[in-house]
Amino acid sequence: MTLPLFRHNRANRVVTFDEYREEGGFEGLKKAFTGMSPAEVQQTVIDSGLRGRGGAGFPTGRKWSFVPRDLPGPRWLICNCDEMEPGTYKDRVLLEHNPYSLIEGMTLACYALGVRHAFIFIRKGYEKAAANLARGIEEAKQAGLLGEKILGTEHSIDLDLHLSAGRYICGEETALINALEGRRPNPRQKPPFPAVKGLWQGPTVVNNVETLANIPAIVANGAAWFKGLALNPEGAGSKLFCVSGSVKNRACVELPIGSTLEAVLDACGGMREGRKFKACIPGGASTQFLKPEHMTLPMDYDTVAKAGSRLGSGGVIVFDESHCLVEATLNLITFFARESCGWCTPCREGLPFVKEILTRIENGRGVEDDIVILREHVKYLNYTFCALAPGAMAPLDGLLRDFEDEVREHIVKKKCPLK
Ligand code: L3W
Repeated sequence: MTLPLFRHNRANRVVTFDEYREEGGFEGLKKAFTGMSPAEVQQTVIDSGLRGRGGAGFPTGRKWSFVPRDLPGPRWLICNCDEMEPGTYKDRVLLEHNPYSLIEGMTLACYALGVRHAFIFIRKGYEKAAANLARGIEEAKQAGLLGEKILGTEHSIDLDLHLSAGRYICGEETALINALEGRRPNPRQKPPFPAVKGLWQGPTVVNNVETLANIPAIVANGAAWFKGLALNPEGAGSKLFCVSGSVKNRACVELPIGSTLEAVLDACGGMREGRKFKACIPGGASTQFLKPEHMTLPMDYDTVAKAGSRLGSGGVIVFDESHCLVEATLNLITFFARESCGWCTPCREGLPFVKEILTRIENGRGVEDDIVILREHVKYLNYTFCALAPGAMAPLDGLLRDFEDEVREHIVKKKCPLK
């Protein structure tokens, strides 16, 4: 079965505009602009079951439906390409191979939402992806598929690239909106959600790259086709899994939603020679560990959540028996502590404190009470202004839930047992 996201990919180069068109690219756009109302496009996305691929898995069509229809003044679409979640590099791979699915998907989303002007907020280091997008936007304009009076209709849509300031928090949607407005990227209070009050106080939809890149195939082939791609009834479509750690071939692979964890690892050649699977983080650094017993778990949002973790961004970090999970968690917490915007106290003060305790345990200076204190912080740090600190607590939560013995061994032996 042909999956939508990587089907135009060439081995070592970006697909050309002509190749994309010859392989059915921009057919969804043509179909919508010449024969579907904006409401019909939106309904197709709702029916497809597409869920946000940035990490939260919120139903895309439902998010679109929150945009008030009757407000005067502009509304906005922002593509969140500020990919910086540890273990996550799928949007970069996607755009380095093919910028056109995103450009076409954004044009379709603008059409459905009544947006005249949209932005791609892109991580500063993603130079190749940004160059591909800049060129693709010009090519689409030249071909009458973007810009003024698209395909001779009354609809005009512009896309602009905006470089991120290069901090993790800029990818939080309300901080991103502040950054785009030229303000300090602190998250804003939600509600109101951006779909109601976002960029310059106007209704704003913020969607991830992978989410939007799915829209052309959904419109071209229909909602039922997309739903049917998934291997289980709970899911819809495909998912990009970017796999790192102890697999033979670290790679970004596209698989049907509902593929098992084992199938994801197999797509990367399985475990490295002589290494035994110990655990993995399935959805970027803000998710709990999965264990060997989860090998047959279907990777869809609801099933992974029922297993006590999250599909998240699909950034799978694989650990083997030689890896210390205290050290791995410390590594992730160090990242989050550094990237806190400092706006709210539990996050600003709590993350460095958790980092200090984990450092102490890893270095053989931990005490039994540290486990209690860490557990309390998993609770406290869920009461913060945005999802950064709760996300940071997810691997720690998993560590204490599934590998408490390993943590205690550090304390009892007064050293890391794996060093
Ligand atoms: C209108 C409502 N809109 C929810 C919208 C909301 C947002 C989306 C999801 O965090 C996660 C986080 C990270 N009316 C609404 C509504 N919405 N209720 O739906 O919202 P939410 O609050 O569930 O999540 P979020 O704040 O967007 C995102 C996790 O993703 N994550 C992080 C990935 C980060 C990257 C990166 O590289 N920067 O990939 C990975 O798992 O922990 O849980 O649009 O407005 N009633």
